[in-house]
Amino acid sequence: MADTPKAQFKPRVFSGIQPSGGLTLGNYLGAIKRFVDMQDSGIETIYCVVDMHAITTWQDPEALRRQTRELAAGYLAAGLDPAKSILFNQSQVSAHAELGWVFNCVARMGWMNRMTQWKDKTAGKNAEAESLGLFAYPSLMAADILLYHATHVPVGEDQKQHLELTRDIAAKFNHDYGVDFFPLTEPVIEGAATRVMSLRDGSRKMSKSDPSDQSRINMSDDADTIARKIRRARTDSEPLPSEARGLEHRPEARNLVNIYAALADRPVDRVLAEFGGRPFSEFKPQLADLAVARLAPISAEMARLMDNEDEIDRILSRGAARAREITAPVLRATYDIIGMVGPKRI
Ligand code: AQP
Repeated sequence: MADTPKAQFKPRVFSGIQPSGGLTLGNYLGAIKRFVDMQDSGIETIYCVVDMHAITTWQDPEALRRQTRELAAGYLAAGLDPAKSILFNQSQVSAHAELGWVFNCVARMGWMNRMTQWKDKTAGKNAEAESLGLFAYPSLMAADILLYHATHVPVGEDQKQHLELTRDIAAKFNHDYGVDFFPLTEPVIEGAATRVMSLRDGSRKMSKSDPSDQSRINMSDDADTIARKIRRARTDSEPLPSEARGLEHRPEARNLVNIYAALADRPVDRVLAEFGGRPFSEFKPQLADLAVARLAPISAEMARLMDNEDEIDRILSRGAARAREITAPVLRATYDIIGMVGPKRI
């Protein structure tokens, strides 16, 4: 983990995931697994189900409710402990939307226009018909993070540019108002699986909104489905190399090796030392066994929790109350800095 940017800001981790569909292996390896690892680092950890981000694209209300609880269940089933970390859904803490608005007024249109995720999500579509929320998404994300004065944000590689924008917004706010109020947050992008790719196309990231279900492993997939998807995953015809260098220009092979390394908690070189020279017909069944062994207990626990919606809702509400305690003074101080008249005793 990189050094905390300013001594005055106590180290604090914040991250979130959108309930915009079922959880994928990419979300698990690139985010949740690492969130869970960080909760024992001695640093305060705050994790969010960012439901307000999810509605930047159309969500059926019933589906959104289910996906929100399912994502919370995914965090919990993967080992997130609500006694150690704060877990809540974003819409229960209105300060996110309020600071998001302030940052809409700090961020520049040109900055948003340069976001590659915006470009990817509108590629081949009529961008004019997308929601304003989808365009402004990164400034709400900056609010999510800076509301907690978070110093470190574990994310996958795809979020790096949004983290840079978060720093730009913090720096512009601090500069415009002559304060040193918001930290310059560090992204934490570490491990073998910071970019898990589609099983059908090694140049595209595995994504919960990909129209092809074969492109991803869902956390809710059963053992047979996981094994079948891995067996059918696209590869080239060469055997696996013995060193990581040999994976260059072989995106599909690299992806499967990275997934194996992340699931096994082993460096890529050690995986290749074991499998180098062997064909995919031998490697894929081993990967499928490992994936099933790691994911089956998580999906079983998710299913148990989903039968206990009240338990999930209580955890989210308790987390939201703790989050509001942190965010209320930060929002008030922000309003004071920018010249909003505050409440007086009447
Ligand atoms: N394929 C991936 N590899 C590694 N990390 C990933 N993440 C997502 N996909 C991968 C990480 O998961 C966290 C939450 O992401 P998100 O759900 O908020 O949004 P996203 O990045 O847009 O994820 P999806 O699955 O692609 O969602 P949709 O399809 O709705 O856009 C982030 O830390 C992200 O890096």
